[in-house]
Amino acid sequence: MNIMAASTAASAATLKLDYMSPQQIASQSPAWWQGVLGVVGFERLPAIGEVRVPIAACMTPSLGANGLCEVWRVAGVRVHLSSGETLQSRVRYRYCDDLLFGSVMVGEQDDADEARALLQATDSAYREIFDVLNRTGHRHLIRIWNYLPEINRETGGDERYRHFNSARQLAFRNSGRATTGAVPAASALGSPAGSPISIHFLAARIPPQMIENPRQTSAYHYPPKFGRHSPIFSRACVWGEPGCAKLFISGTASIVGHDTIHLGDVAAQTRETMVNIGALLDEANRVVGSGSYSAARLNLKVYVRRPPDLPAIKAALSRCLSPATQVLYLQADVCREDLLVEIEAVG
Ligand code: 3EB
Repeated sequence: MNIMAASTAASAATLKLDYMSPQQIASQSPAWWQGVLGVVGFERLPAIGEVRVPIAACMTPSLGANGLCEVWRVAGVRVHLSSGETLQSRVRYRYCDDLLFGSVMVGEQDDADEARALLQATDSAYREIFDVLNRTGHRHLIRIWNYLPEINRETGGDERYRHFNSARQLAFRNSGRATTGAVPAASALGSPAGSPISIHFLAARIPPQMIENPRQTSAYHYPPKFGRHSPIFSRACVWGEPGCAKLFISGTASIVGHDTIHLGDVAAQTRETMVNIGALLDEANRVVGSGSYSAARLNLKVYVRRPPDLPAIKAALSRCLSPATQVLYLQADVCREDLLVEIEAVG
């Protein structure tokens, strides 16, 4: 047997995403747990007892109440995971050689100046995340999920999402990171009042390949009418070994160019969103040079602003998805008041 080939194979972690009930998770073997990077619950932290992996919460209520958790793990020979946490940081994280999963929850200080408290909380969350990545050497953010309480509410003369965007952009810049191009795929959703700011993320030693949507202006180039500081995210990215690279599609909505289209029409917004996701699949296949990504093989998360719209969204989706596609519906405010639905995906 060729020793070089064996050791190359052993170093390649394959990233896996599963949806499991807390009961299924609780009954797994220690060997399975060894490969778990982190577990994400919806609406609340996952109820999986005492575990030695970071846990995160989307904080957005699930529609359909299936209680599933998202489990990120790595499969591969001799993948060794370590968990880390330090006193200076609220970030909980776990990593192997190639990959790191982390989670941080930050409350906003009780401050007469709410905008200042929000800026501070966002800045410190991102600063602590970047500190961890610099320390472990997983410098490249792949995907980041941001849940911000009351995302559309105005305070201090601006929407809370826009204050968040200012702090996020400054945090990237202050840490010497790119603010265009090589920026992670992301989602930013609203959570109920009183929730902490909840952020979880995947990062890697080797950078992902970023993908933009030819139908949309890159978010980091949005004009100032969408806020003084543009949101920092890529439309999608692929990460991993050729042949099994994972595709991460950011929160995607009914936006063409930089404008929201189909105002007030949730079915048309859903269809337009799927056209955008189709354009990202085409781009991913072009960049990777294969036809391996398709809508039928995506895991979708659908964020619904108004729960009564759920049947219309499901009907619109059923016409562009195969019944086998895994879809999770969540209630969340989307980061533009006029967007009624947003969809993210992993493939
Ligand atoms: C958009 O396309 C919709 O601020 O991190 C989607 C994904 C959106 C991520 C973010 C925002 C973010 O502009 C909003």
